[in-house]
Formats: sequence, structure tokens, C-alpha cells
Amino acid sequence: MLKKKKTYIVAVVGATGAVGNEMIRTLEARNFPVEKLRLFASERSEGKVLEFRETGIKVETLKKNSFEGIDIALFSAGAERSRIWAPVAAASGCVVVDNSSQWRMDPGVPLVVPEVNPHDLEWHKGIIANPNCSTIQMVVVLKPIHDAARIKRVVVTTFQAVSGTGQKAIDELMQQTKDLLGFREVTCKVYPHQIAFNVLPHIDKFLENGYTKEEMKMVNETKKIMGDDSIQVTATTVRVPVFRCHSESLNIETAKKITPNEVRAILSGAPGVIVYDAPEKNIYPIPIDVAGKDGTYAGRIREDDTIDNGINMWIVADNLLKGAALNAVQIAERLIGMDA
Ligand code: NAP
Ligand code: 12T
Repeated sequence: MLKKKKTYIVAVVGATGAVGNEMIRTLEARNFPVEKLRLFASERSEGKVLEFRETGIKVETLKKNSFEGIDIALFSAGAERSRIWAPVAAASGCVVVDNSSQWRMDPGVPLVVPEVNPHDLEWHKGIIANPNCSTIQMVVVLKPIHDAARIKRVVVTTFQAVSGTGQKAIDELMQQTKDLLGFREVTCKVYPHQIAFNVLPHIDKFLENGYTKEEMKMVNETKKIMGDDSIQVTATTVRVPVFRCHSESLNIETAKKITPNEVRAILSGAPGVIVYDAPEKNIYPIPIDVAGKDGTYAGRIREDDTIDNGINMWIVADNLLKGAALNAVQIAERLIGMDA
């Protein structure tokens, strides 16, 4: 569907957002062969100028014929915009890499993490879904362990940064922190409770089963990406007052026995994973060190001796990079590397 060329006309939809900005920076940093970059956002941003490779580009609004001539569109403007505009873009012959939750579980849409299931790119029909940020970093680590010892069950608890919710939530944590340190009242607009100096066991909306939508994304997306419905996942997703990087505590039960040293060796050779695990020197992954980095960092790797074959670990990745913009650009890189 995507013809091989020297350079491509690329669009970023949601260019003024937290993820959109990282998409522009990632295309620059990785020297993606961009012939022309088109930027889209809402009417609020029409005419705003954003920089790409030291040139200003005007932000446009979406129209029926906007995607004509565009080869690849990276979408990050919310599920509603993706529901309406991704099929319009695909019908214009453009390949869409969609960051929203809109198409992820659609059986006709591949859900791809390049380190895990690049082969699923082969059957796309114009839309490829980028998984949820918490799922991406988890499957990058689970896949090599699954290949070595078959994972039966994962218990995951997340500690998620506010930037996952977008620019408004970044502003809210900053403002609440300033207000509290100035002994002023805080206002809560984005989250139902104060997020500064607090922890909220609530990400995305609550469902009838008592779980949040974010928790069920981790359960369902993991099975689809790994291509294995037998992997049991149970999740608790938690918002913490951190700007950037999601952390996760993983408890993994395998069919075959695997030692912490074997896990370290497997993960050391795994694409996209960095083992950062020397607790005697206070070395373990933390958000302020991982912010701005591409990899998924794994540490605190240890045995869970309450079950036959159990491993505990702690992983951290930049939710705006590997969790969103970088994974999307890596998908685009795979697409242009193959004649799909
Ligand atoms: P954000 O900072 O709030 O940015 C939202 C972007 O969407 C802005 O550029 C906004 O433009 C644009 N937009 C809003 N309404 C629009 C409309 N009617 N037409 C065109 N553009 C419109 O949010 P974000 O954090 O960047 O997230 C954006 C999307 O990415 C969401 O779908 C979110 O679910 C997804 N996301 C996915 C992951 C992941 O897990 N992979 C992580 C984070 C976010 P204006 O500036 O003009 O309002
Ligand atoms: N509500 O893309 O608030 O499904 O951190 C990602 C992040 C939804 C998504 C968040 C969210 C998604 C968040």
C-alpha cells in the first residue's frame, strides 16, 4: 500500500498536543525521510506556526480532502477524531498510525509494537493502531520472557505520569503544586481529585466490572499483541504526581522455571530493553532518569518464592516516547523499510 520512495509526505494530526509535539521531535531526531510535513489540530490552533527542522509550518484544520497526497499520517488527537478521520485518510491512500484507543481492538486493525509483533504490519488495510502506553512498555519486556519460559499470568500495578492525559494535566499538576506551596486553594479540572502530593487509583473511566478502562486495555491489548489469548493479565492502574514516565511493578508466573539471572541475561539481549539493576549501588530505573530516553528500563529483578515459577520486577519507560510517539515513528520506519 505504501510505495517505496526516497522521501515521504507525512502528517501529524494533533500536532499541538503533548504526544504530537513528541512526534515532530522524534521525526527530526531519527532523521525520518520527510519530504514535507503537514500539521493538523483543532480550529483553536489554526494558523499557529510550529517548528520542524528549523522551518516554521502552519497548523491546519482537517477537511475532507486534507489527506490527498499524504503518504503517512500519525494520529494523536483523541479517539473521536480517529473514529471520524482515520477512515477518511485511509480512503485517500494514506497509511494511518493511530495513537488513540479507537481502533486497537478492531480485528481488522493490527496493533503493533515493532520489537514484539512486526509481522502484524503485513496485513494492515490502511490503519495501524499504536497500543496504550502502559501496555507497550510491558509487552516489550514480557515477549522475550514468554519466548523463553511461557508466561501463564501477570499481575501488574502501574504508576502513571500525568503527561499520559495530555497538556492540560501537565498544567494542572504544575499549577496545583505552585498553589499548595503558596498556601492557596487548589482547583481540580482534569482529575476528580487533587493530583499534586497525592495518588489516584483511577485512570480513564470505570467500567461495570469494577476495573478501569485503562486496566482492561492492558489485559486485552497484551493478548492481541503477543498473539496468545492464554496469557492471564490482571491490572491496577494508578496516577502519580510525576510529569513524565510510567513505572510498573510486574509479578510474572511462568510455565517453565526461570531464574532472576536468566531473566537478566534474556532481557540484556532483548531489543528495546535496558537492564538497569544493581540495587547494592542504589541502581534501579526511576522516572527522572528515564525521561527523554527511548528504552524500557528493567530493574529490581528477583524471585517470587511464594509460587513455583515467579519473577518480580520494576520497569520504567517514557510514556510520551516509547509509550506513544517513538513507537508510532518506529512503526512508520518499518512500513517504509518494507514494500507493504
Ligand atoms: P493533548 O495534549 O490534549 O493534545 C490533543 C491534540 O488533539 C491537540 O493537538 C488538539 O489540538 C488536537 N485536537 C483536539 N480536538 C481536535 C479536533 N477537533 N480536530 C483536530 N485536532 C484536535 O493530548 P495528547 O496527550 O497529546 O493525546 C492525544 C491522543 O493520543 C489521545 O487520543 C490519547 O488517547 C492518545 N495517547 C495515546 C497514548 C498511548 O497510550 N499510546 C499516550 C498518550 C496519548 P488543539 O491544540 O488545537 O486543541
Ligand atoms: N486516559 O491512549 O490518561 O488509551 O494516561 C492513554 C493515556 C488513555 C489511551 C491517560 C488515557 C490513553 C491515558
